[in-house]
Amino acid sequence: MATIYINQSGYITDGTKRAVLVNPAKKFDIIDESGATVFSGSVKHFGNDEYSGDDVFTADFSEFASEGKFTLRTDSGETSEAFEVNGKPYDKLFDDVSKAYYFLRCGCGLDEKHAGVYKHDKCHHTNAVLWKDNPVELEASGGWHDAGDYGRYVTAGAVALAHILYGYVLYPKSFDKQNLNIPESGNGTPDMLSECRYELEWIMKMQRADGGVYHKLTTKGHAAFVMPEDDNGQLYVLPVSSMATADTAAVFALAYRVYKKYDSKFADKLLAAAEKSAEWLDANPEFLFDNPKECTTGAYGEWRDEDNRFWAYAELFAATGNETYHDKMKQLLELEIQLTQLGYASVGGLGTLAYLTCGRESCEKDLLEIFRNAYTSEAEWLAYLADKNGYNAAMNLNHFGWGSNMNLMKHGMVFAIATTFGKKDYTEYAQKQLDVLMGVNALGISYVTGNGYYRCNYPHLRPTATDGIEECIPGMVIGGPNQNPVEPTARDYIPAGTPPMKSYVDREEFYSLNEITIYWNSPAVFTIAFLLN
Ligand code: 9MR
Ligand code: ZN
Repeated sequence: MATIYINQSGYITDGTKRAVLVNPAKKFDIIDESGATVFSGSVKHFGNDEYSGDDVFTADFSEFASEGKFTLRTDSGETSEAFEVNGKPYDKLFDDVSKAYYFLRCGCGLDEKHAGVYKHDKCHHTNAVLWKDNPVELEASGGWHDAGDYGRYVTAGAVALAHILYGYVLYPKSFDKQNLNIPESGNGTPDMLSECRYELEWIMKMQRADGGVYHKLTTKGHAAFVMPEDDNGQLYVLPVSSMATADTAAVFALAYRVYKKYDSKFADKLLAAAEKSAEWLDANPEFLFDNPKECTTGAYGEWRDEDNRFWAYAELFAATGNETYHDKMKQLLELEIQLTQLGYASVGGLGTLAYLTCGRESCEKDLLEIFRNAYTSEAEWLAYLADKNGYNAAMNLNHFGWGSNMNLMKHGMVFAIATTFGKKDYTEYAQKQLDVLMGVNALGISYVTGNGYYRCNYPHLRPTATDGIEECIPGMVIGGPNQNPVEPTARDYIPAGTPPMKSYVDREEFYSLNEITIYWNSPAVFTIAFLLN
C-alpha cells in the first residue's frame, strides 16, 4: 500500500486539499486518468510529528480545482491511490453515516428492501421490567441500539439526536436531498428526520408520568455475539436519573422546533413532554446514576447534572420564549458551565447552541456575544493544535482515548459552529478533521466502514461479527486510536510505547478501540453536513 495518505472519500473542488507522505520527496504532480500532469507543487518537510512518531512530509494541492479522478505522484517515485475531486465528493459518505442509524434500529425487523444483505428479524420486542420492581412491566421497544452492544441509553441517544438535529437546523440543504432508502422515504419529511423520530419515540416511552426519565434499558449484562433477534435475555429498565431527564427535556424541546414544520401534532407532544420533564427537574435534586452491582452494561455515569439542566432550560427557552426558563438558564450559567462541550457527558455547548439558533428578540446581546466568542476561542485553540500536528488533527494527547474519533469529529463541529456564528472562517480546519478520519492519519486507514480503499471492516459490532457477511455494514464511524486500551491482549498488537495515532487495530474483540456508537457517528454527520451545505 502506498504510504501517501489521502482523504479516501475525495476532495471538494474549491476546498482545502492535502496529502501526507511519510517518505521523503521534494516535488509532486497530480496526474489525471489519461496520464497527463495537471498540477505540480513542492512537498513541504513538516518534520517529526509527536502523535505518530513519523517524519512527515506534506503535499498541498488546494489551488488545484479541476474535477475528475486523479493520483498524486512524488519525484521519489511513489504514486497514491486514485481519488476524486468534485463538487460533492461526500454524498455517499454522508448517506452512509446517516443510514447507519437505520441499521441500528431496535424493536423491528430490517427488511431486504431497506437493509439488503444486512436484513434481520425483529429484535428486543418483549416488555421490560423495572430493575428493582420486577412485577412492573414497561412496553419500551424501539430506538437505536447504542453501539456494538444492544443496550439503549437515554443520555447517549439524546446527545446523538442533538448533533444530528443541530446539523439539520444549521445546514438543512445537505439533508433535504438525501434519500436513505428507509421505510419512511418519500413521506415528505427529510429522511434523516424520520430516522431521528424513531429514537425520539423510544425516549418518549422511557418517560414516567411524573416527567422523570429512566436512564437506560438493557439486559443484565451484554449479550453474547449473536444477532439482535437472538438476544432473548430479560430486558430491564434502570432507575430515573436527572441527566436522562434533563437531556430528554432538552432534546424534545429542540425536536419541537425542528418537527413543527412537518408534523405539528408530533411537535406539540414533544414540547408537552419536555415541559413535563422540566417539572420533574424543578421538583427533584441531582439524581446521578450508577450501575447496580449486578448490572454490567454501560453506566453512562456523569459527575454533575448542572450542564444537563442548563441545556434543558436553554432549549425550553429557545422553544417557548418563556422567561422563567430564561432565568433558570441564566442562574445555572453562574455555576461555571463549559460553553462549548458537545457531549456525550458534558453538554453545555448544546445549551449555547440553543441560544444561538433560536433567533428570539429577548435573547441578551451580551450573552450571545459570550457564547459566540466561546466557540471562536475554542476554534482558535483547536486550530493551534491542528497546525502543530503533521496530520493536522486538532487533538492533544488526552484526546486519544476511548472513542478518539468522536473528539476529532466534535472538533470538526466546533470549527463549523465557529464559522457559522463567528467572524472567522474555519472551514479549512473542519475539512482537515474529516481528512484525518478518512485516511490522512498515521495508519492511512479510513475509520468509516464501507468507505475508502483501505478501511476498517472488523468492528466490535454484534450483527457484523455474527452475520457471516464479509463486508461490514457501511457507514459506521469507528472509535479509533486509544493510547490506553482496556483490553490487556490489545498489547499483543499495539506494544506499549506505540505513538497515540498508531494505537489502533482493526479486530472485533477490542471494544475500546474498534467499537461503534450512535454518538460517534453523529458528530461526523454534523461535520459532513457543514462541508456539503
Ligand atoms: O463511549 C464510552 C467511553 O467514552 C467510556 O470511556 C466507556 C467506559 O465507560 O464507555 C463507552 O460507552 C460504551 C457504553 O458504556 C456501552 N455501549 C458501548 C459504548 C462504547 O464503547
Ligand atoms: Zn434490538
